[in-house]
Amino acid sequence: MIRFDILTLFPEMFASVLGESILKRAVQAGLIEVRLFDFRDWAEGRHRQVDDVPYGGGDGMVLKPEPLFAAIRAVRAEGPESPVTLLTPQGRRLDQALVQELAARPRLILVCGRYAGVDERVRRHLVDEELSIGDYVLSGGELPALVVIEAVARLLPGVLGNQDSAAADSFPRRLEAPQYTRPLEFEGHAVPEVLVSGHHEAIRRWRKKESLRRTLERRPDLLEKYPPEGEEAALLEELAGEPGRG
Ligand code: 4GX
Repeated sequence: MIRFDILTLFPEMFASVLGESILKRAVQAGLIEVRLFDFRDWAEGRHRQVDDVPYGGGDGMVLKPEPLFAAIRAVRAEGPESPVTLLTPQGRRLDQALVQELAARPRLILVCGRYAGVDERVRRHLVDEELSIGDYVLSGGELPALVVIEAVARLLPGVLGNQDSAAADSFPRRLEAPQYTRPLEFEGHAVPEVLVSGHHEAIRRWRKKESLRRTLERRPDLLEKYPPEGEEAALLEELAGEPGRG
């Protein structure tokens, strides 16, 4: 069981994702718990203001330190010791290795920023780590937090049902081979014959080769990082000898 404590100004953004499919079942089965905290609840004053203009001028609003400090302290006090994670494009890039690290924790405290960002004192004195889901700009940390929840949850025993957990754990070193299902012919396009041949060894080899082909075309970096050996090396030779590839 992992507990996710989410601090956000938009707690309603989480309901639809958490209310469907795998995550819904994980919550119902008690495999994960997601608690949502609207840090505006910790804002003082008649207007419950959470943001303000930046000192020194500039575009956009900055999240004030007081509500975030109060909210994070209150939430942190409620459970097992846990690092506080801020979702930001400036953080450590999320990959499957980091997802595995996060999945080993009893609790994740995820802070979702908005606007131009948060007062630097929040980062320096309250946040323990910053995490990015990739090099593109979103409007807030809520979708990144949901990405973290989903990626972590599916690693927990019992969440995926009867799937090979080792396969679910690690990012594959090769891209997937093409897959087909019925009908055998769709708008004139047939399924590769080998897949309906019943020759298990031929199918296995075809899949391995197509998986290599796709990796070579789209993710040659994976072949550098995990060099092919044995049968794979031989299949790669075959691919190199095929005509018509750039
Ligand atoms: N991977 N964003 C956060 C506001 C913000 C800026 C600075 C705190 C500090 C993003 C991403 C992402 C946009 C979420 C800016 N909050 N987060 N937000 N990519 O683009 O994680």
